[in-house]
Amino acid sequence: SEAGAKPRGALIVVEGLDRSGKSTQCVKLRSFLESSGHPTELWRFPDRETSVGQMISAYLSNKSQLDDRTIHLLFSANRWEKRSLMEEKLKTGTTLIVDRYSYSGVAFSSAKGLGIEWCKAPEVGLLAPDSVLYLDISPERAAERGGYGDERYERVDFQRKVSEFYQTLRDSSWKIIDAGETMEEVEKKIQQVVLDKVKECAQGKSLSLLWS
Ligand code: FDM
Ligand code: MG
Repeated sequence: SEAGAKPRGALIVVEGLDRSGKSTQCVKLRSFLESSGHPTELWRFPDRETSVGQMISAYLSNKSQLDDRTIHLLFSANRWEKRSLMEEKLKTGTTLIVDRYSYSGVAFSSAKGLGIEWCKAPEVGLLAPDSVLYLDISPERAAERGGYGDERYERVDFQRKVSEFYQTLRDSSWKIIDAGETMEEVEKKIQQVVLDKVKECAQGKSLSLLWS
């Protein structure tokens, strides 16, 4: 990095089906990075705290009905409203672990039948992750883990479709992690990948944009 400037933080996204272990691993990763001396924040999308996030939350819990394209654009708007803060955090040296991002946006909406390119369009220009950790598990295995809640999308048949669309979104920033292994094994694998990435970013890897 430039003389005097702080090394930038890394943008680490964690994706996967419901019950793949994302949230647990995100919390563990955050404390690992903090204890290794890297300032880190844990974010998640949807961010249900904002007013857009509250509309999303009402939709997910079946308290409201929205057209498929409308809810898609709200999920996207929920990322756009955090974009400038995200950039500021990264540039001032904070690593962000983000539980779900644009890949969830595209995979879930495409699984409902919307076109992939249409779904990607509103994501163009958001910050591209330095690393995407995909916690890979079959929908059947995931469902065995204490089952789903009763939010929208938490059904095996729908999750199977989502996992197919996730596969079409893979690119060189992705690392596929076998989420069927023990919690400790998954944790160790994630730590290796992320530490390398945090170093690369501190050494000047530049930020880029989705989807290019
Ligand atoms: N989801 C999440 C989407 O459909 N689009 C998005 O852009 C995002 C970020 O919302 F079923 C779906 C995925 C999941 C639901 O997510 C709520 P959490 O992680 O369970 O809160
Ligand atoms: Mg959920």
